[in-house]
Amino acid sequence: MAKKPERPADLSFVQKPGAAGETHQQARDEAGWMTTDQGIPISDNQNSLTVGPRGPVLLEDFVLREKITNFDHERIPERVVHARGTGAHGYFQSYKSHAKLTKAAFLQDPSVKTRVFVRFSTVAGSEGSPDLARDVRGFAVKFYTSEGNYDLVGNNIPVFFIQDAIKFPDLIHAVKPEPDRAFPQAASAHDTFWDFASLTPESTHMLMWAMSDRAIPRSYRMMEGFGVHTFRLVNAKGKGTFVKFHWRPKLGTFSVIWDEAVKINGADIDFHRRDLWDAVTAGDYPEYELSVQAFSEEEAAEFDFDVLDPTKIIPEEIVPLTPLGKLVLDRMPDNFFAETEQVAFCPANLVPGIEFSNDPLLQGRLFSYLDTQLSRLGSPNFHELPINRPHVDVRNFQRDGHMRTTIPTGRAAYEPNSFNGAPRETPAGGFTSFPAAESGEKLRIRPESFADHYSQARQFYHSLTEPEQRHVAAAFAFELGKVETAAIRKRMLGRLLLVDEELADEVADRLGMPGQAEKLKPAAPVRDLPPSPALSQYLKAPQSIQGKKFAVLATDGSDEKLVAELQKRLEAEGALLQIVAPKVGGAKLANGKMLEAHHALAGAPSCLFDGVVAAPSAAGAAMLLKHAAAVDWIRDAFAHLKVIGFTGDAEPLLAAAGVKPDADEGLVRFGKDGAAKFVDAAKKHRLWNREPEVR
Ligand code: HDE
Repeated sequence: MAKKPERPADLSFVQKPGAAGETHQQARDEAGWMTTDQGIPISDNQNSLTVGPRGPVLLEDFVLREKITNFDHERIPERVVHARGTGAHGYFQSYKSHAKLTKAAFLQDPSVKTRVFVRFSTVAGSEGSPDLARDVRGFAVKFYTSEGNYDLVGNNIPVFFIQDAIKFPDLIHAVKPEPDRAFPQAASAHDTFWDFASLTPESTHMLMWAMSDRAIPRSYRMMEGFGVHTFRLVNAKGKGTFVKFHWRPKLGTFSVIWDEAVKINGADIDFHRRDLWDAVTAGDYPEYELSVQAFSEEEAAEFDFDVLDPTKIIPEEIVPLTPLGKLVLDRMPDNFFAETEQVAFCPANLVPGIEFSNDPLLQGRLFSYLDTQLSRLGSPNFHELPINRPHVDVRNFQRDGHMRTTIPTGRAAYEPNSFNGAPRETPAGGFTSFPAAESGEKLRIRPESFADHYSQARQFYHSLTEPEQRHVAAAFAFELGKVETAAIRKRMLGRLLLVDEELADEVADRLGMPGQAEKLKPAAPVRDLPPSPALSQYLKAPQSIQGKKFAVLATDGSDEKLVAELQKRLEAEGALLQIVAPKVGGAKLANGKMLEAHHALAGAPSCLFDGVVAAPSAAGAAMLLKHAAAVDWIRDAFAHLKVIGFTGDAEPLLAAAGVKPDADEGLVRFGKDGAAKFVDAAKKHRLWNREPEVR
């Protein structure tokens, strides 16, 4: 008889039989016995059942077969769009009663915390695609209210590419990898996307946002959210008010720079999901304010755009935000698949007091989400999964189907019945629809009021600060630069010409195609609307570094006091300092103490941080000069317009990176008050004046 191979680790407790007097169940629980899906204890999880030590594996090995079968079926279809995402649990709390606006229970009592689950996502990429693709971000919130689940399934951009749901499959097919070659992944920078975009004038406003910094957020914690469509709130008296929903992050709205995004995608493909995980698990809970722009039907009729058109915003200068309450994310899921992957959002999940509008894009979504869950989760009973289950009783006579987990009792499964009676409909408290008067002919037609595709695109561009405008032009040039078909580039330049002549010229110039824009005729005259400063991220940026992440590069011989002071100052501002050293084992400081490192330099390029400090010893700096990663650390931080702190000993590194120590106020020499000056400089976030020098 061959000897059994040694076990991989000391797991002998698994084998321990129940001590005398213990029940079998106790023994199983306490010893942490492993079992099959049928609950049968497993004696050996290392070896299949064979005939002799070198013989064939037996078909009767139910332990092996069950394990492999389960493994074979682990994957479910990923979401067609928004496949790549991450989620967190939290709560929503109303600031006060909003009874005048809505009867929705979760917006009445400020002492009530309504549990929520939030899923953030990119749109185009597959599940394993990089977090920092240029893309719209999903911002989907499921409120487990006392009246059932309410889903606010929004994006981080307040408008959309198309006006009618019937165009959605075309849009998504155009942006997804091209079907004959299966690339590019998670990128709009290719022919089919720009072919569709340039042929679809209604996408122009959204394209301006998608090419802006909004499409490369710094963090899910630093991103706005929007319900996009017009919705209707209804109060207890039956009065309806139109609203647009807005989420505002407490930390402010920030983005990375495109070159940084490209590098982050290489250095840490999980940048956003890791950032959320780090913050929530550290107890630094992300917070967002929910507001509405509320307006009456009469006011809507006065606007110079149609509130049912999802390619339009309502400038905040016309309808200001009314804050409703706050959302706090306080717990990461225990299991990504069970919660983040299986969560099923649907814009049709409404509670009494919140209703749809006739926005044709929204109307199409009402059908799509339920349908997609049936294919993704495979059963109409997906609402019974823990993450989707309402936190109130569900009572009805829907029955059976794949994977039913509830066990209904009673003889009758119909309503009304005289056996079990309940549940019955509730005319007084149940969901009723706002009695909007609708009439008209049956037809396929785009309303005339949806025809102006350029005025708001122009308004958006004119509302941005100069650096933001520069980024829009650079993004168009980058994306169109990847388009092989010259005719598509020309057509798109023609669309840009209708938005803003300078922008079109700038993009044409960057493409090396001056004067080649196709001449296009807008369907409606392009108007000059007053700029809306609320559309600029940077005009709204708080002078705070809360939630940001900084790094100090230390070597053997670095100064402990400098690191300690920097850490103290940054933490006092709610920011984080991480130590980067040549080796992950850390650095031996000048005073002989060991400084533990969070990262080895090779794995922590400066693009992963919001600002950096180079604090090597003289010998350390000399050694780092031979490492391209160290020189790039400085060079990239400079090119990404970040604040850079440095000691005198670090100057050779700066010189090697081509960075002048007095280049601008973003270069902070560490002497007296170095840490304090660094923090002050970091509060400006980026050195925008530096940009024309480096790009
Ligand atoms: Fe979605 N969208 N969408 N969408 N959407 C999906 O539903 C769809 C649109 C949004 O984290 C799918 O469960 C159509 C606008 C988010 O699970 C699918 C149309 C907005 C998420 C679907 C739109 C969104 C989705 C894919 C045009 C912002 C991710 C998987 C009429 C207001 C939710 C799924 C999550 C997901 C359809 C347009 C937001 C296929 C047909 C506009 C945040 O049902």
